[in-house]
Amino acid sequence: MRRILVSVAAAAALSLATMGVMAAEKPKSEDIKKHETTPGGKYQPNLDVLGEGELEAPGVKEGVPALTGAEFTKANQIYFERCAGCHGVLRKGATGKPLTTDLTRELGFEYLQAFINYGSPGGMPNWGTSGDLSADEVDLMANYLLNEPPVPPEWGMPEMQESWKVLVPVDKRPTKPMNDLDLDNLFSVTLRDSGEIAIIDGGTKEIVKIIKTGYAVHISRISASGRYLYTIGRDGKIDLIDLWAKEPQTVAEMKIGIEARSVETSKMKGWEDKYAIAGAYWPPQYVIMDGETLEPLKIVSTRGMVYDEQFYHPEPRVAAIVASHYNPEFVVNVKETGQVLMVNYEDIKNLKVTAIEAERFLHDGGFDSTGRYFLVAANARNKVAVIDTKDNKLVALIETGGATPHPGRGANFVHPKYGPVWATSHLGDETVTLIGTDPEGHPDQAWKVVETLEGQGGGSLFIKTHPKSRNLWVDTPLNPEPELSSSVAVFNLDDLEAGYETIAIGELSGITEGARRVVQGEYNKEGTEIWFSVWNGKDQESAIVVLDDKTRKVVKVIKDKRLVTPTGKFNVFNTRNDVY
Ligand code: DHE
Repeated sequence: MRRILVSVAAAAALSLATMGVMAAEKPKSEDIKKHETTPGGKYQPNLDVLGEGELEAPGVKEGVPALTGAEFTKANQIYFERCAGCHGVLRKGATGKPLTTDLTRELGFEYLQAFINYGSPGGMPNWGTSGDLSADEVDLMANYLLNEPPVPPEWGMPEMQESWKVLVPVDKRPTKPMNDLDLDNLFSVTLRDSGEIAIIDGGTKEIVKIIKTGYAVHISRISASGRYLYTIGRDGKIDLIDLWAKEPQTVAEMKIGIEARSVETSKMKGWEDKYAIAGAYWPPQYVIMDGETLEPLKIVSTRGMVYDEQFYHPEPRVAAIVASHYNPEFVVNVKETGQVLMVNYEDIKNLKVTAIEAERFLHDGGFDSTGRYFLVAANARNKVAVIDTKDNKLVALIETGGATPHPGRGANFVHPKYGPVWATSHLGDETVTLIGTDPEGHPDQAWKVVETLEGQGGGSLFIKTHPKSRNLWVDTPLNPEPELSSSVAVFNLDDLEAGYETIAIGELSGITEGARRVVQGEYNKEGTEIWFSVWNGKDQESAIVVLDDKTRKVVKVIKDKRLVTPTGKFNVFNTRNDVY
């Protein structure tokens, strides 16, 4: 503890010293510039559901400024939305430093105020000087940190049972598809700020239905049979949607926690549609459910030891989850402990979990083209971990050569020179990294960076291609330059040296207002079209722009006033078969 205390204090002192100022003095503008946040520097979990919750204020301590009820509520909200993603819900530290009161009281109000105001080159955003927080809010947060943190509630079996509803019992559901939709070519589109998804027909591009879901659905996943669609809201609510109904309909719902991001379904042969699993940010846990009813069956906490230094972490969040095709297992990626858990669902009463040591702050990832190897970004360490889901072990940890890899599910293609590769783009810079994935055919290249490409800029979240395509699409929605955040770069896979072409999708949408952030390409079933969201503010017009993959020209701009803040898009066929 002492060691950490010294390092935080030293960092704060150094931060101020490098600006050449004492806490109360205003630094020179060129010094402030040095502390500005990089693109994506603030792209950390927003625990906005926890921020809404009523939490009990801690008791008053002598010498520590007391906060009124209203101040405490406001500070809590700011903390969960802006700070908890790095510093942790309990303030014990994650990618950011710990902020427990033994440390903060030692540092004192003025240090904290300056740190929040100016940020640090170590990655702390300059919340005050960027204008994100007012001077009063900076002071409020400095005082808040001198008080004990509130502890959000747990969410165990009684709470899950209470939230669980089977709206259409299994025996009342159809035994064959009751509609003539091309189910495999439907897209489930997240309407982030309206708490809904849009089901859109990939052929006609018409909205089939808007369905109410949990708050700000993060992802949709499809059961192995292609019948069931699962969505997970940030509020931990799962909706199970039956695509065989006369029109797609929610048949069950359940809340697995208070903050969540991931859901998946069993895909092993013989286990199709049997189980679902979801992971939570808070409480730190995963839950195995019945695949057809969402009945919660088994809750497992992820609290435990960090893989390398082996100290206890009280809130390791569950990030990406995928289903193995080689074993009856889920691949559960735990952010803070850096472990990949292979959760075997053959006998959930006697649960077998293989905990693979990988790297810290696991976030998102996808399979290689064979479906055997899972590549996951340890984003704060600029690495990608490769997990063999057949033999259940770590195969490689690869330095990506860029800052903060963020692959989404990544992109698989056959490189003209290096054979099968998997690609990721980066949040922190323009690097696009290609990693060899063929240990049999190309052993010299396997699990090595074989090439890096220069994309159009940092702030990238998702990269995409399709087995039938020779294009590689890279978005940059978090780039600070509006021209870049509203366009994508596309490379020709047969001539990577030629560089990229920029497609100004925001402009092509015909929308003239707002940031028009262009995010997450997703292919149709045939791999002939790619869909991008033009993501605007809640009260502004948004759209989905569909491009012909060969010509790179617009096929259709889907606009509808019901398309509120579209972000992720999940094609049924590609999602259920892990085609990317
Ligand atoms: Fe995501 C995937 C977490 C912000 C859109 N996002 C994921 C996954 C995780 C995650 C753990 C992998 C899930 C899986 O595979 O099981 N995302 C987080 C965050 O913690 C973060 C940084 C901040 C937060 O508060 O949530 C965050 N994500 C965003 C956004 O702001 C995005 C752009 C818009 C939105 O809808 O919220 C966004 N995340 C997505 C999408 C995917 C995703 C579209 C799935 C991509 C895919 O192709 O599979």
